Amino acid sequence: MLLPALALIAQTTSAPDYRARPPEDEIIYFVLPDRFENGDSANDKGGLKGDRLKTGFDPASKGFYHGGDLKGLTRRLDYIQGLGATAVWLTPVFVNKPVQGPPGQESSGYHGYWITDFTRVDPHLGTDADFRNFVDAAHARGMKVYMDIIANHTADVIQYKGCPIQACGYRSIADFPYQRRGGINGDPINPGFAGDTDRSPQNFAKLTNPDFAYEVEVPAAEKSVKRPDWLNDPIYYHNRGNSEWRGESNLYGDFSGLDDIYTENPRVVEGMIEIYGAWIDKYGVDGFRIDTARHVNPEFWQQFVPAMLERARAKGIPNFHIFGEVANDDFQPGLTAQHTRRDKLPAVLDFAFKQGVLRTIAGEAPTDVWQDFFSQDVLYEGGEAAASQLPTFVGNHDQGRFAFYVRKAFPNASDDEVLKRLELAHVLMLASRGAPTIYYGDEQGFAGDGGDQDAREDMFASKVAVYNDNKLVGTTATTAQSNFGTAHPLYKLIRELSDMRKATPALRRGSTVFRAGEKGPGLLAFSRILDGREVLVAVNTSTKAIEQNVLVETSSQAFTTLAGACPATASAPGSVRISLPPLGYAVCDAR
Ligand SMILES: [Ca+2]
Ligand SMILES: [Ca+2]
Ligand SMILES: [Ca+2]
Ligand SMILES: [Ca+2]
Repeated sequence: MLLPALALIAQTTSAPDYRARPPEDEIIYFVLPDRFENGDSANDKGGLKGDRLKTGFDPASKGFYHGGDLKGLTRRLDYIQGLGATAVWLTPVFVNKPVQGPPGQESSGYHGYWITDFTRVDPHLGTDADFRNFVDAAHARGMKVYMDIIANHTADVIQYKGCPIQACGYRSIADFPYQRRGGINGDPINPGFAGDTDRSPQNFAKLTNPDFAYEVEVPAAEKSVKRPDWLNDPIYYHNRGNSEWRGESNLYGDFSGLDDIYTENPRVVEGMIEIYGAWIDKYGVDGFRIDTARHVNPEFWQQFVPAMLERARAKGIPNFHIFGEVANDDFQPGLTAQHTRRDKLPAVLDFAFKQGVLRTIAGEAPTDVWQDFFSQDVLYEGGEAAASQLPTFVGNHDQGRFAFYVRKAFPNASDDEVLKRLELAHVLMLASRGAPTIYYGDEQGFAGDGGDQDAREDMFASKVAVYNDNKLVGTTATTAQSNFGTAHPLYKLIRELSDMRKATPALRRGSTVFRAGEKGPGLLAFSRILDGREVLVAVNTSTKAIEQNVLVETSSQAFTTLAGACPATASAPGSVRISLPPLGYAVCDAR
């Protein structure tokens, strides 16, 4: 009796702790479970039989399942928490179509973005019970779990008559109106005349034939492969062919053959709220990262987001976080900010921050571009306070790892310089506004060969030749062995920076005041200010030592070093002399 009672106490005492934390207090660790740790080799083939084109399992190929699972991820929570992370964002755990793609170009759903059954955990990753154990284990440590969700598309099941798999061009509403098959009035999402913006169930009920653009074909074996069952009806899809990544096809086109869901239809809105609300109810997860958010109509999110927040509140989760993926390469945040204002997404992944770090640390852009960057935080719905909740990152599973971009930009850089640039990027991220998001493996010096599959190395001993020939940063290790040591210089630095951030509220919640930038590489300085307390952040993006006066508050007269090396006192009222080695940094707490 004693042990369960103690466990209960531990749970009830730690529970209010993590639930009370606002999103800006989190340090997020982003992981692909298939590539992290294999806790159970019995589930490697997901219960399927046959070769890799049947099971999806081939640990020697970068495009197939490798065997990592939720049991493995749960076992490694110590490692993740030891890094300083407070939340885990994992790629979608739902049942995927194991293999898809044209003959000869097949790959598997190891990444989780090809969902067929939205109600269960993919057997390759484990069981629903394994997911519960993972969430409970994270919560018991005071860590949060952010699920990765998709409303834009399902796996590629629907095909179109007369064109080869995944190769059907986009057919516009103008060329192929819904009314062609007795369908709805107008374009229900682009506001025009009132009668042409009719999103009522009655209007959608007029649409009974899904063949308004293409003749839809579902292979017999896959007629009921999706769950919930309503998703098997092609009427709930746009069926207009592949997106051209422009115009209306951004919203209605298929993402390379993935069946684009008809998210304007009220039945779909209701269905998606039910699907994802159930995961909140059942597991008490702490937030959602929304995949391909920009490819879904804003009206969908305007209904979905409040419904999820309400569901979470009812479950006792006051700080449920929702952040959308609006993938782009702009340094200007206009595009991402739009989605917080019009779509009412509470937050978006901070692609502009990523681009700024790429330009100035994996590149030689002027450091004063950051003045522009920070000043545009007012564009987000909710302004600077909202910007403090954006997950920031320096690389990811789609675009590639930061180390890859450093080597690309500086092919002749020494190993030491590459490491220093990685360190600098993480200093900037962990001292800036926004919730820092560490891409798994970056802390072990993983560099990848590029984006997508080339940036998704295994943390456990890999069998993929194109991973194992990579030169890691800051270590002689390779991905051929498992990489869960805690001695890597980046692991140690991130842990120190995480401790710094946790101990310094101004770094999490303070406003940002730009202090200094250059017309080229060199000094970037800004202050984080909260309740009359100033923390000065200074980084040197150049390979030359610098010494410069930086403006600070006149009341900031003495400084404590939080990272790097800081002067003990101001050199004059409101001015501090900052000395930084090449690619060096200083985080200085004034008091
Ligand atoms: Ca496994
Ligand atoms: Ca399709
Ligand atoms: Ca869409
Ligand atoms: Ca390689």
